Amino acid sequence: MLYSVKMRSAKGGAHELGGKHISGAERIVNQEEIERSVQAMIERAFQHERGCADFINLKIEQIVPQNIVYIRQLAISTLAADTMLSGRNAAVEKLINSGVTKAAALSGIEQLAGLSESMHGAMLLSSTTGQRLDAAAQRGIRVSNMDVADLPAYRMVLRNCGLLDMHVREAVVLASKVQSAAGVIAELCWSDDLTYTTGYVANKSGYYRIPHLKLLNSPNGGRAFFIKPDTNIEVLVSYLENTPVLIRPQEKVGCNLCKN
Ligand code: PML
Repeated sequence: MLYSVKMRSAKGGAHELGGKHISGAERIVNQEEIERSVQAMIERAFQHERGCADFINLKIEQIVPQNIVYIRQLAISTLAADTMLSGRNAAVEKLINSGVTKAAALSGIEQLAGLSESMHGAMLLSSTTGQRLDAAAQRGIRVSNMDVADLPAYRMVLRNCGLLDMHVREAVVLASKVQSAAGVIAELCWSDDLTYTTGYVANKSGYYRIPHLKLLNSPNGGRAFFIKPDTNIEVLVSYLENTPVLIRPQEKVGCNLCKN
């Protein structure tokens, strides 16, 4: 039997009472792995570069096996960019290649860069106008209930690409789930962790890492999902937030440095 294990931590009290978000993590694991997962999550909450949490919320729930959806991991590539400007230009180009209009791509960059506070979840943006389509305000849409089906195989894929960082490990899983959803065309993301400037664009054909999408020491980060304007938002949000998804690692995944 599999279990969903989730952690969210804050400083200055619970999130609901105004505490500052420090970190979050989730796994889908066997019963024997629960304790080890919880321990790793607690360590993460106490040792995060955003601060030491004074509030930690843990949730453990059994998952009904019949409800699990299995999907393929997105192939990983890295685009060339040595400044934030060239990184954001590369992101716009990749979003346009994915089917997002130039206006919507630029608007997505502007909306992420203009956040006064990082969002915990993602914005849903129209892929034609860039207009915000969800009503989740600062909370955003929280993609949840996902993990890899075979962790050792996934670690091997990442190791073969020279990618050992936890940011990549978790982001590829999240991006793979997002791209498996009906109505989603592309995703743009960069981290709110101060020293992590690499972000990505994901679309149905891959996960494209971009080395500089924000400046060093900027606390600003978030995610934007570009969706077809006629998408049923309620169905999409329910899939992203609630459906348990396990990602099958791709053995022959690409991890090349490419220019487009
Ligand atoms: C996050 O912190 O949630 C965003 C992580 C972006 C990872 C980009 C990468 O290195 O591939």
